[in-house]
Amino acid sequence: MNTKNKGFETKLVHAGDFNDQFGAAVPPIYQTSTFAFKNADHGARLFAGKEKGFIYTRINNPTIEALENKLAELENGFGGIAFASGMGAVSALYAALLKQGDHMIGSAAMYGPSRSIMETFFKDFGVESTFLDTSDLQAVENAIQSNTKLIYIETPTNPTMVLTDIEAISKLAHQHNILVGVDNTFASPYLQNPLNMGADIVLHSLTKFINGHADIVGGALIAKDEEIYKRLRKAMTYFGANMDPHQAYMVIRGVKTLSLRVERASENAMKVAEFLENHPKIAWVKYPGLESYPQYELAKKQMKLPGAMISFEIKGGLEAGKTLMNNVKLSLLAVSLGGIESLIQHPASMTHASMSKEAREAANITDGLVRFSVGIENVEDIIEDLDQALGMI
Ligand code: LCS
Repeated sequence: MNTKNKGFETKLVHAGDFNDQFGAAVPPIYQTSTFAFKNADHGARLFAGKEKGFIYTRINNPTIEALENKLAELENGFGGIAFASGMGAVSALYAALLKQGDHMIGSAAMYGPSRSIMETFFKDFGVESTFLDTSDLQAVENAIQSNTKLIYIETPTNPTMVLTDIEAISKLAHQHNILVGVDNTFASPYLQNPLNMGADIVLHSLTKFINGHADIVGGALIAKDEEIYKRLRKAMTYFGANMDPHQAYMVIRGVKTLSLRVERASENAMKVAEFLENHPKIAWVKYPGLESYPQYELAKKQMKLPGAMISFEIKGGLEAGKTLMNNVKLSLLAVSLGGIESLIQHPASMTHASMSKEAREAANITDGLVRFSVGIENVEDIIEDLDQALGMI
């Protein structure tokens, strides 16, 4: 079915489906590494790109392509590329768009390894980078150099929940012929579509909201146009962080309920954030749905709902935070996010431990910051659990 002009929820369910020979209701798992050519000329035509068809699963595969087409429609892009992990997508993005002597600007707070890989491996390959608070447009403009090729932002940032105005930053970047990549993992395509706001590339860790069930790892890039798409796809096929067909099937299955899951998780998160904000043992809460949130207006403009992610600090800092994390019974003490289950973790010693202490401090990733990914359990149970654990402090 052609879903191009249909609503988002219809795209979630049907976009990317192909006409299976047996009429299967869902894209079957083509668990094969290679595809037989009809004859030698057919193989040559496929390799030359003169005819569409499947060659080898690192290059393309019907199940993976069904997912890629769905993601491209969800983000309103020219094309999607699926990866074995979100980090596979991050590495391919950097490798495709940056070469020795180039410079990039990134959000100071972002998923730790997305920044660390730039400041270690890519630095060693001769790529320069500046990480700063990308919510400050003037600071971004001041950091632009003649060799700046990419501005790469996370909004909201992991784990500090800072937003960057995607429309404004895209306008600024394009005045300087710089491409804009947005890691949209924290929002998910249900809440925010960066390409509609002027960005050039969207990145997702599919591990999170898109798959939503904490049972696979995966990543994706979605490109605005064909030229960027081809550059990114080449990086995926050469570096080889390709998705597996079974993994693609799982994501196709998971993403169909994205809008329902994110809507409920966001509703729960609002109640959890209000509970935390009013609790005497909490020092501060950052959640885009709270009126106390510094970028409340931007959140309303840019995001459909405030989402499922909350960061907060307990009075008493890290020690008090540890007591909370060690005493929750319903929420899991685990990294990752965006699943149906509530997860709690400590960024400074876990997801952002790969960053230097100085870089963490400069990005406001304090030692006392606790990150909470709100699930779709009964919200009263989530709050009761947090309340009893806070009572142990
Ligand atoms: N981008 C963001 C915003 C992420 O949060 C993550 C993983 C990645 C990219 C990388 O994706 P992956 O390779 O894991 O699929 N974030 C994690 C986190 O906060 N806890 O564990 C993983």
